[in-house]
Amino acid sequence: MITKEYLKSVLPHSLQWGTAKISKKSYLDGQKDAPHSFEAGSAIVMLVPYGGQKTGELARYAQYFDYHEAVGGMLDELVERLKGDFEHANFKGYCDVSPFDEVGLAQKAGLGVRGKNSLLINSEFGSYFFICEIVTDEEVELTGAADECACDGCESCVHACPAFALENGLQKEKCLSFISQKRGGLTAIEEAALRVTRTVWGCDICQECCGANASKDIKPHEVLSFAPPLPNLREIERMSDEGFLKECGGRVFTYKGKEVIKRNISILENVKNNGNI
Ligand code: B12
Ligand code: SF4
Ligand code: SF4
Repeated sequence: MITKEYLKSVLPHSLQWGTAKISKKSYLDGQKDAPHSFEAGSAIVMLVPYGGQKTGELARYAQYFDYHEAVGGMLDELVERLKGDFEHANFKGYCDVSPFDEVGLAQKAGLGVRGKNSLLINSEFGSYFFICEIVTDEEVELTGAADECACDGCESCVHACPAFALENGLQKEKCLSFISQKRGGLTAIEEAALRVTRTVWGCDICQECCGANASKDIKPHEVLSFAPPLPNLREIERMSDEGFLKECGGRVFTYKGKEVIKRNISILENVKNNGNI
């Protein structure tokens, strides 16, 4: 049995964490054939805060070197420690690229509620954090009741969304975060949406307006480090595909290839050149 006392002693103090039983509903649709090769019955769910101020046309989370690697490294270390202490049990760490509905799992672990912006809202951290989890077939002592009062239902996020993507739950095809990651050409409306909101990658608008993030000075977790500013259009055009991987390696947008981020930068830079905004 993995007790709360044990977890308190091994998990970094700078995180918030909770534990949950995994059920069929914990999986995202179509993800039941999970990559872990054991029957995972419990999850240790953690919130890794990134906080910070928005300094340009990237969403806050994209201002750091890729969190999948940074948080993944932390999870690998924790999994090794757990394997050493519970030799007969299996463990697997996930962050984002996960078969689980992480917001739902974190809610079940008592770490907050799903706000009307569809994100997990936590009383202490607000919503600027990554969710990650370690799943196991060992029994885990369950943590306390849910943090129930983090979203007050004010609907500021629904009204603030420039893409009207939150009117019936989240309609992901309308969401600027989704559009900024799409490969290929964009429609004129999609381009205009990126241009007007000055979005190059990701969107924080439905979090910026949320009272749960107001007057919070959350420090980014120590596993995260700031990446250099984005290159401008001329610089990115000069880069070969290999040069792009070298200069922009380890960023959240790199896996989509050079063309997607170049397209988005060019949408915004054309505006600057035309003097339209
Ligand atoms: C795919 C994905 C996206 C896609 C699609 C999101 C989606 N929800 O479908 C896109 C690219 C749009 C996206 C954007 C963002 N994402 Co994202 N995303 C994911 C990912 C990988 C899977 C989420 C998923 O498919 N959920 C599917 C279902 C379960 O969620 P849902 O559609 O929201 O449906 C729920 C409710 O909305 C509701 N609902 C659904 N339909 C309807 C209809 C009505 C009428 C009503 C009332 C309710 C309702 O019911 C469902 C719950 O049972 C998760 C990681 C993971 N493995 O969970 C990260 C994750 C959710 N994303 C995250 C982040 C940070 C973001 C962004 C903030 C990034 C950014 N700055 O641009 C934005 C925020 C957009 C937003 N407002 O949600 C974090 C969330 C952290 C947090 N505080 O909650 C996660 C957990 C990644 C991580 N490990 O940290 N994301
Ligand atoms: S991330 Fe932006 S576009 Fe997507 S729902 Fe939130 S405010 Fe709307
Ligand atoms: S803006 Fe209001 S409704 Fe939206 S998530 Fe925050 S508290 Fe909830």
